[in-house]
Amino acid sequence: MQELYPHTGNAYSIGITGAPGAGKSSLTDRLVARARRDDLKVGVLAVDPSSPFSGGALLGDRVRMQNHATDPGVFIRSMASRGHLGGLALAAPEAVRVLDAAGNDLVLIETVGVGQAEVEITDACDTTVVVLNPGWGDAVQAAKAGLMEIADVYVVNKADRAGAKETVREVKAMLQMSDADWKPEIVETVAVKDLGTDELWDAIGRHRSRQDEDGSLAARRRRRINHELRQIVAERFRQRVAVEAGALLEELTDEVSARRIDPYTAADKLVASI
Ligand SMILES: Nc1nc2c(ncn2[C@@H]2O[C@H](COP(=O)(O)OP(=O)(O)OP(=O)(O)O)[C@@H](O)[C@H]2O)c(=O)[nH]1
Ligand SMILES: [Mg+2]
Repeated sequence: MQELYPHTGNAYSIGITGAPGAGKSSLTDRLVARARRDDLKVGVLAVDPSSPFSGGALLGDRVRMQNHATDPGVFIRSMASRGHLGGLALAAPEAVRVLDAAGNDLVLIETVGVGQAEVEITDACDTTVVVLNPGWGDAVQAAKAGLMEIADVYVVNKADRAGAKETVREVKAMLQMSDADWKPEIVETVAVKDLGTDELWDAIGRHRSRQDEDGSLAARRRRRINHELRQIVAERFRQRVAVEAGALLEELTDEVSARRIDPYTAADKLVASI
């Protein structure tokens, strides 16, 4: 990672999140095709933390994105949470960095929009796309999952089904309550029929241009690096405690359990000991 870092900074990253089955992979597939028309090199990272087998995620996403299987300008990788030291929150940005260093112009990251770690990963992108489906209440669910705060562009996918207009209205109503200065665009798509792909692509492009113009992209990336540094430091501490203070950790665990000492004092002792 240290040697890769100087080769990064050229890719633009787009996070695509939403409820399970919302059509994230199908949309990603369409966006990849759209990007290829502009001759952009694309890396795709499909994060599936719910799957105990990365193979499961890999298979499903490969099936949906197989149009690009033989295209040397497209690289698709699936990733599950198990087996990554420090968890996905650290591993996903590293994977994005590898795809960036490999010379991709665009990196698309698909995550299921449930759970803090996933929301965090999606938030760590240059543009975040939140995928909703028709039906009253989907926007409310997304809001509960914390997705409304991170959305830069909304997609109402499966617009071939009843209720798409209601969902658009619902999102608009929610956006009216927000005082953020970026009002996300709302795009209707039918991923299975490739409808609305260009509109989505253009909406992402407008968000990108705006961020370039007002300097918010640089600020956003800086915030991300700051956050990553904190996470690396926390992870380093965690590892050092395990390696250098394993016995003390056990000892203090007993002390806290017996209520002879409080957890905060115990933690201070551990930190001091390394
Ligand atoms: N009717 C309709 N079905 C769609 C549309 N887009 C996707 N689907 C279907 O919805 C199902 C889920 O699509 P995916 O693209 O796998 O959704 P996903 O969000 O990636 O799913 P997970 O990764 O499992 O969370 C598939 O059977 C798709 O064919 C659409 O616009 N209209
Ligand atoms: Mg998927």
